[in-house]
Amino acid sequence: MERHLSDADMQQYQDNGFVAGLTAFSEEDAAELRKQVETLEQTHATGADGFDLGQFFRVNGHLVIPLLSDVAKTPAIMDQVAAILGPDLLVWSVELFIKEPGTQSVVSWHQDITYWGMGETDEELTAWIALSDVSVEAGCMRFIPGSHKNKIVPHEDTFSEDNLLSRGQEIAGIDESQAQHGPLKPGQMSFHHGRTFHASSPNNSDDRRIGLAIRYVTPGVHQSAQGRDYAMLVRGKDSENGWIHVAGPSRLFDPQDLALYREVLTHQSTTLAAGAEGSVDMYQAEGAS
Ligand SMILES: O=C(O)CCC(=O)C(=O)O
Repeated sequence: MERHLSDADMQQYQDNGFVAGLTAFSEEDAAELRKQVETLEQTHATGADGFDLGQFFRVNGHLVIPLLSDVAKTPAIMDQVAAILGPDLLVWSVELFIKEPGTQSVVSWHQDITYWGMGETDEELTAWIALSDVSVEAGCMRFIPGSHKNKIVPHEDTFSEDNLLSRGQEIAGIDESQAQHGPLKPGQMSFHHGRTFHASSPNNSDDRRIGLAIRYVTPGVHQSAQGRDYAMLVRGKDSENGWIHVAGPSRLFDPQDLALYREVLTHQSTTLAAGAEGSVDMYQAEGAS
């Protein structure tokens, strides 16, 4: 089914740097996706090629797990993303943000694009899809309206254990009274701009909080840090030659895809770790040390 972003939703994104309550999937389809994610957790927890499944879920899973690359190609999602970014779309990353019930996992206030080496582009957005009931109690995202109009602001590395971000990076001095929650029902999604200040609290509900974040970019985004980076063309064309194209996996944990996974990880780690005083894992899975 074709989905359009309403004028009001578009305006909300342009003015505030985020919009929530969009539809990506029916509740039934979201339940089916959740089942597939949880089946993988049961059958492939140990992952492949020396990485556990948590690593693939948190970093670039779309390179080796067909389920994740397929979700990123969902027409109903891309139609709405295209309303903002235009007809030519690439996927830079797909990540799962899972918070188990009653745990202390948080995401500190940050701007996504700070360490991605893409400069301060407006041509990137995250579609964040709820596969469970992502209520305020469950630790949905909260956003500072209009904060995307800032440039990239200073972040401090905290390397906090409960932080799902790679370096526990944090923007100091946020006025929490300005924050707006973005609760989502299963199958709903939010969009946020790469410079929007956002964060999330622990999951105090009695169910898992499962979100799937897809980072879409356009051919016009350029990797300033290392020349070119890897992305999967999912709609339209890329005539700018600024990205190294990846096709997406043909089957789960194919050896060639796993080799590419390592290549991309090595390439991106350098960008992500730039300027950090501690060592930086690409991202922290819940429960990871
Ligand atoms: O899942 C969360 O709570 C935060 C996700 C996030 O920071 C992001 O998708 O950029």
